[in-house]
Amino acid sequence: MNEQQKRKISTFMSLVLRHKPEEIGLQLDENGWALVSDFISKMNGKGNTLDVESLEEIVSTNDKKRFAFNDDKTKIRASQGHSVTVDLALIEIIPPETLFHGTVEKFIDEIKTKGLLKMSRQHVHLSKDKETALKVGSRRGNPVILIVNSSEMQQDGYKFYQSENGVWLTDHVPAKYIQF
Ligand code: HQG
Repeated sequence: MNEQQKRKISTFMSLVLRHKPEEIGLQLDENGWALVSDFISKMNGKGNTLDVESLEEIVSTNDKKRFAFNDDKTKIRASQGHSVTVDLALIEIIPPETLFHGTVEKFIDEIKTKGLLKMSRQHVHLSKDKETALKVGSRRGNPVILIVNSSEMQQDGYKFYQSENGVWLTDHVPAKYIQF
């Protein structure tokens, strides 16, 4: 499988495992898992040619480690980014002093009033480094980087989590904690 094929399948896997499992007739359990055997056969029903080996390669080489297997590799799920309701059983952890969020200018006025909202996803996504935030913002145009005073939020009782692939997650960042 070449890089282009892997990227195409992984983009489709993000759609299925985060947003639209019904696209291939799949059901996720309450923790977001799908049975690997079921997932492969349903993906292939939509014209893919996946097998256990190629799926393992996609999971292990994915640039952001977007997907994970369970311990015995019988199940697969997306590590974050869901819009469907799943319980990832995330454990609350203490964030660094500041975290970053990449967005674009057209959202700034709204963010100044409402803060950062999770929009269609289950969490607001933040990163520990500016570079990642820059990439996230660049998906939508000229990126604007916001600095979030995460320690202060945590001291005020807001909860932070980290996904298996290192993305920082929280429910809402009120504007007063954001450096614009
Ligand atoms: C913006 C990618 C108006 C927010 C990335 C963002 C990430 C507001 C957009 C992951 C707002 C939501 C998530 C408000 C937030 N008013 N706009 N009050 N609050 N926004 O895609 O963080 O490559 O749901 O700034 O790496 O961009 O797919 O979130 O622009 O980790 O694995 O509303 O997606 O990961 O957009 O990206 P998204 P995001 P993957």
